[in-house]
Amino acid sequence: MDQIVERRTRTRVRAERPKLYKVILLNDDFTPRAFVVGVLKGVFRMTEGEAYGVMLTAHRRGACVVAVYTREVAETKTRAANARGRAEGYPLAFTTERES
Ligand code: NFA
Repeated sequence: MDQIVERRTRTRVRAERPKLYKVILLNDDFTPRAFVVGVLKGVFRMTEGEAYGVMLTAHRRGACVVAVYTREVAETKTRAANARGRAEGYPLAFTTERES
């Protein structure tokens, strides 16, 4: 019996959209404003103006989204930023949260 085999010549590759994670800066009463700005500039590559705005929003509202990244990047930057505060004895805290 003859068989007819149809071969697919193209396979469409669908890339999954990577899940995104927010890095959030939490306010505290002890970390100096300028130190927070320095961490935002150093770890998150912000300009002075961007960093100052994020710091002030966290100071006024209790928390501020710093940026959104893929999971590994968000967690690595959160750890690095928390380590900088801890190294100076400040309670400065960043957290990572899955974006909706
Ligand atoms: N609230 C801190 C202060 O008045 C500044 C600060 C802002 C700390 C944002 C942490 C996060 N020195």
